Amino acid sequence: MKQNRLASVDQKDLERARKYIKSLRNPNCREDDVFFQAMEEVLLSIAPLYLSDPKYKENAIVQRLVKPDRIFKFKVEWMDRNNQIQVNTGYRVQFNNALGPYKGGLRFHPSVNEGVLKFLGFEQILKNALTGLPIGGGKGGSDFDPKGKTDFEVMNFCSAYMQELHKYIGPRIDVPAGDIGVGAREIGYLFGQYKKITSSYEGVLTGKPFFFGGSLMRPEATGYGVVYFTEKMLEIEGKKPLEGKVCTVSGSGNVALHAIEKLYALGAVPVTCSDSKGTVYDPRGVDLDLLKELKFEKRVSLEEYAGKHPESQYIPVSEYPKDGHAAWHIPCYAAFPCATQNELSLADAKALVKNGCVSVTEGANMPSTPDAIHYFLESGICFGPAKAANAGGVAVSALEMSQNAQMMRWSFEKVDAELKDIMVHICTNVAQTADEYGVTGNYVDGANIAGFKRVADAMIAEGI
Ligand code: NDP
Ligand code: 2IT
Repeated sequence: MKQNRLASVDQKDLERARKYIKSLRNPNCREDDVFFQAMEEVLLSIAPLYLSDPKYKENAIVQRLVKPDRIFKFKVEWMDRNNQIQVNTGYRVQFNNALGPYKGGLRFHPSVNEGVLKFLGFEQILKNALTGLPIGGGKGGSDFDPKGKTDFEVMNFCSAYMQELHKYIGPRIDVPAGDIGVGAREIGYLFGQYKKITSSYEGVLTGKPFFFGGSLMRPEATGYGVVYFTEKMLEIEGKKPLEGKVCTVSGSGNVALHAIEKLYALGAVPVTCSDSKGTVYDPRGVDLDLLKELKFEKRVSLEEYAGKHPESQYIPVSEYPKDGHAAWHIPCYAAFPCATQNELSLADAKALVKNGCVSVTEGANMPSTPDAIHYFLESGICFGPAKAANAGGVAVSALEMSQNAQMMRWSFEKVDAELKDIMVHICTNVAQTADEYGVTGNYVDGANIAGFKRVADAMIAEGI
């Protein structure tokens, strides 16, 4: 039986940490719910370290870490296909640059607000620290919804967004990339506009298409990295590898698709994928080519999948289990939530464990609710938290920055080998840190403590 993640913390200290976290919160600002969710997990993980080493308190590290360096919020005016002016809100949160230039994706989705971007930016600080590379943490985006828009409209929006964003970014200052709703198409338009405004051809964005400065493997990096991480975690924990095993995946975007691709490459059988409207369950294994066609070329709903594969089942969101996601109720050896935050509830966690799942790895950012995570840790299954498991994407972004700075391009094999090394190193470091702090097997505490130490030590060394 693995140790309870909270067992090593003095309960009085924990109570004090909880009170402190509560004091930071404005209860009237619901937008910040996800930010506090992310912050609370980290602060509870690091409490024993923080309380045992006075240098952190003396340097007010927690107070400084939970406040972004700055937040830019701006109006984005653009013209739609009917020559109507549309108005959205754009953001960039520059959270912490103790370890390097602010680095993190841009999300275009109607649910984007300041709180969502603070949660993502905060997670990004520790994630980027875990990669061991010189990158700080940031995040940005807009409530713009690219769904149903023409390429022309997306281009207009990206150009208008960059009209403001270019003032705050630069290859040594802040380097955005993709996230939900932002892929190679959007990065291309954003890059083109930055170049036009500044007359500078430089590595200011990552995730660029390969033929004008992107890195090979960046599109695959997050999904592949999630699977590399899982293989290492299973090995460390003495569990069987993924070969021949049934896996469940949620999402059908960049991360999900490449996780599925790598699972097949290792001989596993990924049987589910999903989008915001429903889940596909294909017991013979998800048809990857069809998935790419539907989600990347046609950009349509997964509903069309079942029409081509009558043996598969399409479960619309309206038929999902109460408080849950359909994918997590299908028996599997390993599960990979790769869609969005809080998509895996306590009820889902219970269903996974009951059905014999031995491993859950987070491809999305914070996809499991806190009570689901607690349940996984109590159950003693392998649990790979997002900030460690999905760090492969940003790691290869840093390799793209490096290639741009050198005016070089590396081969697919070289980047893949680097990615694998980085993921194995992250996993080993997280497992060893958990061991060192008396919470063996708890990768949540391991990741939070290892990431925190690197950032905090840099903040102390750099002074105020
Ligand atoms: P994409 O935009 O490529 O795909 C997102 C997928 O998630 C789509 O299938 C989308 O469905 C689904 N989705 C999005 N929002 C919701 C929602 N509110 N409810 C249900 N389903 C939803 O994004 P990515 O694959 O890049 O990102 C997925 C996750 O991985 C995010 O949490 C992101 O932050 C994280 N991540 C991404 C990295 C990257 O390199 N891209 C790196 C590390 C983490 P639909 O098609 O219907 O919109
Ligand atoms: O959440 C993430 O790590 C990303 N969306 C990737 C960020 C990046 O800079 O590549």
